[in-house]
Amino acid sequence: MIDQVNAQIERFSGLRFQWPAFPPPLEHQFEADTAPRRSARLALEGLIALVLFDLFLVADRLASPLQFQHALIVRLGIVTPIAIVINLVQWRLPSSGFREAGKAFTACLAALTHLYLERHLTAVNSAYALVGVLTVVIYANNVVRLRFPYALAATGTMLLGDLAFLHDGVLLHPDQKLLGLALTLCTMAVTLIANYSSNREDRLNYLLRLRGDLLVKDLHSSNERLAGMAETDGLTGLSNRLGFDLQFETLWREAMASATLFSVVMIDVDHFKRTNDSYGHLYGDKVLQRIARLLHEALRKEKDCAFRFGGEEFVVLLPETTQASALLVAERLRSLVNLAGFPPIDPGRLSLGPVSATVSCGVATTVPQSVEERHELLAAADKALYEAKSAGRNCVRAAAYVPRAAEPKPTPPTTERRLPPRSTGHLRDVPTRRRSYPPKTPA
Ligand code: GH3
Ligand code: MG
Ligand code: MG
Repeated sequence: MIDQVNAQIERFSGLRFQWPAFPPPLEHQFEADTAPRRSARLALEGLIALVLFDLFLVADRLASPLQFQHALIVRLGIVTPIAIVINLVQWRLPSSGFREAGKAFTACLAALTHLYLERHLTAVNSAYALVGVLTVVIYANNVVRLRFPYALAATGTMLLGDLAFLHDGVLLHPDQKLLGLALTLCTMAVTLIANYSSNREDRLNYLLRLRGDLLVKDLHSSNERLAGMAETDGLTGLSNRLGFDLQFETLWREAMASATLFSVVMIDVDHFKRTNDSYGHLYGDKVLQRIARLLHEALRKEKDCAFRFGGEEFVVLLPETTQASALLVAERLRSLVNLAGFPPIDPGRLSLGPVSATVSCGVATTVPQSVEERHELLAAADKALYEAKSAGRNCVRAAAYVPRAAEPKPTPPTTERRLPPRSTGHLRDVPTRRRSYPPKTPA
């Protein structure tokens, strides 16, 4: 679209004559964007013109009283009702063809009526009749600013009317007729040039505005794409740590507001360093990608979401989920990875023996009570993950996490499931990411 708009801007910015029309889709949009305003304007201007047209009855009455009755019938009885009907249709957003043709027709009708009423009166009447037509020409071409083709057609029709009037008029001398004709032709040409210029300007202004709108829209979508990229992990396609921080807080606040349970599953790939060492980092990357896809596909509820927390660690957020359900989800993830978490290996490395990929999971659940408490839930899930590693890996453990506000009594300091120290509110302070899990069993 922007290319087409630029091409049209180029076309209408030059000095050469350009037929004022766009290629079909753009013309359609131009019409859709400008029609309501134009219809309203034409209807209003039509009303004013009609009042002026009928005010000529005063002149008819004073200048030619014998003709007054006739003029009254023609102006008020015939032309005015037709003009009112056309004007009413203008309000109802007709097609552009009807709108412009209707306006052109009304202008021609007014001009020809004027010629008709002034014919055969006096030489002065005949001369002023031509001036009356020129007033209508100026109105149609430069006040209403009919679309150029309609302006051409209307001007041509009025010129024919003038020619017939001059041909028929016996009250004017030939040299007076010539003068009238020259004045008519000259005024018509000038108003048509002005009409063409204003049509062209209107279109150019529209194109420039449209280009501005399109560029702003494009900028917004680029910003959105960039924001999305900043929150996406390039290797796995999951949301990254930044995405996690933002989403965690949002979902947590929602859970706080609705006082519903919130579960977290921390997931760490087992012995991943060994996988890297044996099969190479590129293979390790493939394992991470496959596990990420399994996590993504295994989550069922709309709000459940998986993130790459860092390195070979993932985290899954499960709003409105009890601990029992979260344990089921974690177990499902663990067994899926156990079954399918390893992509095929390079045939050259088959001698290294069968490859496997497993994960350990720590689950924690609570009903959120304060915004900061979410770090504690994460710490509790991490502690459960540590227990899963201690228990031999490839298993799931749950934290016996109870929010402080709801704690019935302090937990004995010696128990395994003691809460981690209260964080100061930043994930860096969470004593979660044990940097070395319990000793690894030999491969
Ligand atoms: P554990 O079962 O105790 O978690 O053992 P581990 O070997 O998985 O844990 P460790 O912390 O010793 O090693 C993690 C390894 O993960 C080391 C690091 O090179 C690797 N790793 C982290 N991020 C990436 C990555 O993006 N791609 C690859 N291929 N390896 C990664
Ligand atoms: Mg780790
Ligand atoms: Mg690991």
